Amino acid sequence: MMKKIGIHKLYSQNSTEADRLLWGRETDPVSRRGFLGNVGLISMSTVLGGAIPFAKYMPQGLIPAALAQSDTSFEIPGKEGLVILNDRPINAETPAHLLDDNITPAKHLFVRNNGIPPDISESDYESWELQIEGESCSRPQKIQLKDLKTQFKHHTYQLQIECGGNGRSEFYPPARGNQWTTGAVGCPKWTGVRLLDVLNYVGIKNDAVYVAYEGADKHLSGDPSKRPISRGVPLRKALEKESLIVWSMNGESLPLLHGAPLRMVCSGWPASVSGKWLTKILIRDRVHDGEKMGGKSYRVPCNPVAPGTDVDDANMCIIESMPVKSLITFPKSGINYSINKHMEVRGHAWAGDASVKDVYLSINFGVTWQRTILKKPVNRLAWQHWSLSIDFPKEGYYEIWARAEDNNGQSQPVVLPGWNPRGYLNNACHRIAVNIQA
Ligand SMILES: Nc1nc2c(c(=O)[nH]1)N[C@H]1C(S)=C(S)[C@@H](COP(=O)(O)O)O[C@H]1N2
Ligand SMILES: [Mo]
Repeated sequence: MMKKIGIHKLYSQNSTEADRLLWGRETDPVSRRGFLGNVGLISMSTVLGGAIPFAKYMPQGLIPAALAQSDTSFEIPGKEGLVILNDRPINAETPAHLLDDNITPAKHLFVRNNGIPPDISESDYESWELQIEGESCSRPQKIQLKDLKTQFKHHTYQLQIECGGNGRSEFYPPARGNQWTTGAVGCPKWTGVRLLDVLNYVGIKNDAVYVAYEGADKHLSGDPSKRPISRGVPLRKALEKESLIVWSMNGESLPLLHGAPLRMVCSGWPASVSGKWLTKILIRDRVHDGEKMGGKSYRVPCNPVAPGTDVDDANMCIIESMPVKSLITFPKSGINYSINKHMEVRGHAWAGDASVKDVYLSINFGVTWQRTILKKPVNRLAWQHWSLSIDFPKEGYYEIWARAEDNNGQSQPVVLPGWNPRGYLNNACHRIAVNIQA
């Protein structure tokens, strides 16, 4: 009998091999297309509950959507309750009520992979080599993870990461890409060394402007000359004291899905700048031109455009600090609640490089707002917790809306913010539904 648990792990390691193991799919040597042999067809049809008329066109290495979308029977190893988005390879987000912890545990942190994660065994972690080079690096060299650990001071910060496309699913006209709702965000505690210390150690030339990463993951096509993603940040962001190269998350070794043995964390910007499976750091004398730095990737129109506009690449600007945002993590949307009890509503708020000044709640579709009790962040760039005890005037259906404002006077919009071709930066108010009963 086929083992259901583990399908995503299998596919993340080597999707072609997973196909072969699970379904017996082979590759046609002439067309190079994957085909399901008879046995494969029977096993896949059985699992999916019906014949697959177009099976011969089904791309190789694709997790069938029926399985990819289930959030119960197919768990990613090490994860709990995440919703798998219909894409290849693994991309999964966290339902809002599972982000209730102040420090996001590994099992509840979203996963976003642009390529095929490398297969690295833990025994190779300590000898992992990080190459530091680039036009503006004075003394290019390789540093092993064990030397990073012994030669530089360790720092621990709680830092939020949010995918630039979090909230994409709400834009209209729709944008292609993972249809994230609200769950591509989290705030674990990371331990490592400061990027600043490592950069100073190898020497930053005067003409340095950008710091970029390369990772060990492979391009989806399998073509070794292509890279899935290689992004970076301007030097000033790289030199912030919270910009880290980390090997640990929440006091444990960094999970492989989140970039072990080493990843970058530059919080407050699209999480795509926080490179996983770090093999290289580049000190560049120009704005980094790696994969997903140009075109429409992680870029938005420099000036606002009408929804659906075909924007020229020359008029697109790189996303830097993310906008102010908040999440209601308790109660869970859709609950029934007694009118005789106060309701303790709570959640988190964050604001890119800025900090959150206030969070407000409305239970009347934005007519009036109540200010919540907001805590300071444990450190810069950590999300902040807010809570408020509220009462409802009578029975019935309500929506709770949360709206945060940052210390620059920027507020979350209650409706969608400006449309952009790839659906980035949706920081509209989070809304949940509650039924108040006698
Ligand atoms: N090497 C590498 N780093 C990467 C990515 C990737 O595909 N490969 N994805 C980026 C994107 S788009 C996001 S949102 C975050 C996701 O981090 P997580 O999977 O640890 O939550 O990692 C970033 N770093
Ligand atoms: Mo992302």
